[in-house]
Amino acid sequence: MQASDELTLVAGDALVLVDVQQDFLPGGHLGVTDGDRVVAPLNRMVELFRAQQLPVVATRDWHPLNHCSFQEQGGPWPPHCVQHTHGADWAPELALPSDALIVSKGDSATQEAYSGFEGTDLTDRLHRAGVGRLFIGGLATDYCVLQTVLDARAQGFEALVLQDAIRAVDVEVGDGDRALQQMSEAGAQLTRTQDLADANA
Ligand code: VGL
Ligand code: ZN
Repeated sequence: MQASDELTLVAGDALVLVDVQQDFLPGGHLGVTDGDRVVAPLNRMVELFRAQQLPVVATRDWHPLNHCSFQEQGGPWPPHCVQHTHGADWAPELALPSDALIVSKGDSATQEAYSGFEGTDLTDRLHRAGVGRLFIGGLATDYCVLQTVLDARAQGFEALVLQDAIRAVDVEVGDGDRALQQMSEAGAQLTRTQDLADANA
């Protein structure tokens, strides 16, 4: 539990939805177990941030067909989130606002980018929008959420992880739990969407 005043939304806060895309949902090319279950709590957060006119950022994995992370190129993953294909689309139930800031990453064939900050102008865009604190959820806990949170901290942002609105790939048992630990150690706070909703009701 956290003091609810820490969870009161103020100017300078932003919501970050990490890679809530078809290919990371069950049945997708890199389906995450229960990945679809992040959508409903994230939609409630979108509503909350919209009501306060706070920015919503959505990152997406946006790979070319010959991306270096694909097994055919010697990488660890099956092809996923190929630009302009169904797998790269947002989760169908995601209530993405029309004015969301979209951040595409991993769009160069030779560069992996788990983090929404890697090879993008996200830091500048957040600074220009006066953002200092990020509430982060999405997929997957042990890859793109983890690296986005670590980079957010390295870039000087406060980071709160929406623990019930993330899911892990868990290539090795415990990867998700270890990712949570790493995020905490980097100074991120773990919180829950219900606590955020309650603090701003
Ligand atoms: C991701 C593996 C490969 C992620 C992206 O969004 O967590 N994981 N590409
Ligand atoms: Zn990827």
